[in-house]
Amino acid sequence: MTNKATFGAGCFWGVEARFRQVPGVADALVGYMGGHVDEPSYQQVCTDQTGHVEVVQLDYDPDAVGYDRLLRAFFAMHDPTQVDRQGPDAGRQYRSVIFYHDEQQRELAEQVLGEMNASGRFPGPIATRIEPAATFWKAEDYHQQYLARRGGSCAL
Ligand code: MHO
Repeated sequence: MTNKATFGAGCFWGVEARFRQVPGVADALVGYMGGHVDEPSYQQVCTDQTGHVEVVQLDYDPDAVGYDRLLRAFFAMHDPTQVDRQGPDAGRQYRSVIFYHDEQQRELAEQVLGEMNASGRFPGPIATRIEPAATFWKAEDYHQQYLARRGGSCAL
């Protein structure tokens, strides 16, 4: 039995590659969530007009990795203080967001976000939004495991 978790933390190539390194993560797909157009293409999402975020949707084994561990990995792999951008990538499609799948995930997300704000390890307030999961639109095949197949790294 696996659970789902969905995160937006900038360019989904790097986010996917990083989450695949977390023990207990069984699978990771890149896609789009949170917009208002069905079956959006990468080109459409890139325009910043569809409202979608580039996300990674994980299947994880909750006995092997707790959701709180995934949240900590999420906060460690990007700069959650940036608003509507991540590193060199600007636009709402790169915003920092936790899409929760149930009430337990929502509560943990709020708890860990609060801890991160209180920790003083970030230079400003955390901009990460916590939103209910919506339809996951899987991205085009060439975006799946992009870095593993091509080598190189995302400019994060
Ligand atoms: N700046 C990156 C963004 C790609 S990511 C899938 C690039 O175009 O190389 O949004």
